[in-house]
Amino acid sequence: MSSSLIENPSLHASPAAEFLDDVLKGLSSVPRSIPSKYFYDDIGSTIFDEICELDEYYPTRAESEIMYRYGDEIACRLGSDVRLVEYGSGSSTKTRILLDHLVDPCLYVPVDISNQHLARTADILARDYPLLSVAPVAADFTRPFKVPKSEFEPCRTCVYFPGSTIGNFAQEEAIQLLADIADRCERGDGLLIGFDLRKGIDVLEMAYNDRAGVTAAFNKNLLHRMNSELGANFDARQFGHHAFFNDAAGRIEMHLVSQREQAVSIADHSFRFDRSETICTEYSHKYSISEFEQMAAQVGWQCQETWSDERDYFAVMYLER
Ligand code: AVI
Repeated sequence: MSSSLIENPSLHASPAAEFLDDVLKGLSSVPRSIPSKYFYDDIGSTIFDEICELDEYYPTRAESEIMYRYGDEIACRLGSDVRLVEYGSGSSTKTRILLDHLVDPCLYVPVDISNQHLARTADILARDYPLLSVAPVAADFTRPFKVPKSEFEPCRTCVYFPGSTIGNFAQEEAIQLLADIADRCERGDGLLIGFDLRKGIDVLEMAYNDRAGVTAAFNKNLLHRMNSELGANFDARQFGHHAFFNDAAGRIEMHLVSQREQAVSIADHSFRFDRSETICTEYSHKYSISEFEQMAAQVGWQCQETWSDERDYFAVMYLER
């Protein structure tokens, strides 16, 4: 079945003004930071797809392993005739594994902030799954958005949130997001969510410091994006990529590090950077299964089952409201 993109009004209020606002706020704060959602313009989304193919970046393969190995069990938990709403669908790679196992899903709603990437992916999926209704929604899922209804209402909803994107939120934001998802669901609806597990520091740090420099390019794309969309004058050669595991906080942190003293202007604002001063661009939290279960339980989600890969690097949890 064909798919037509539903553009969420909140995305069009003025995305450029919102980006500028968030950047000015983030660069004026101490320590400096920029929300990681701004990685995902068209180029950033493409670089992220490359990251997922890297030897060092284990999460994508570990999650796919779980989906292949336990696809039948997972599909059984979700039941038939489900409306599947995917948060941050990207290229929907893992979704295909799930769709291959699901029995008669009534509607697939991929929700993503990257408009072009979403439209392309939805079209390809609609072509490859001719019996599936696909209703893509271009939206920032941290904001309210309308979920299209299935023509076979009422049907059960299951939110699918793969890829450990939940780890990119500060812990209190992650709990708030889980609460927002619960608010948009009915009693008995499901949440299938992937998150990265705690593990040895070497494995973690290598995953975010790949030898080919793809993650560094992903990080620096943010500078190029600010230059092209906000008229900033960052010299990307004068910023380095730094990613490390913050053990106390249980997260990988990615930073852009100023290689010298320099000034950068954005709109009418000027920012002075000392040598070695950083802009934090991403948190990637790593949880234990019990930690995550407790976090979700605080906001009304009951864990039904958890699957992990052979090395216990990654977990996929099914919860119900
Ligand atoms: C999308 N997200 C789960 C990735 C992560 O691992 O936190 C983003 C990423 N950043 C660097 N490499 C991958």
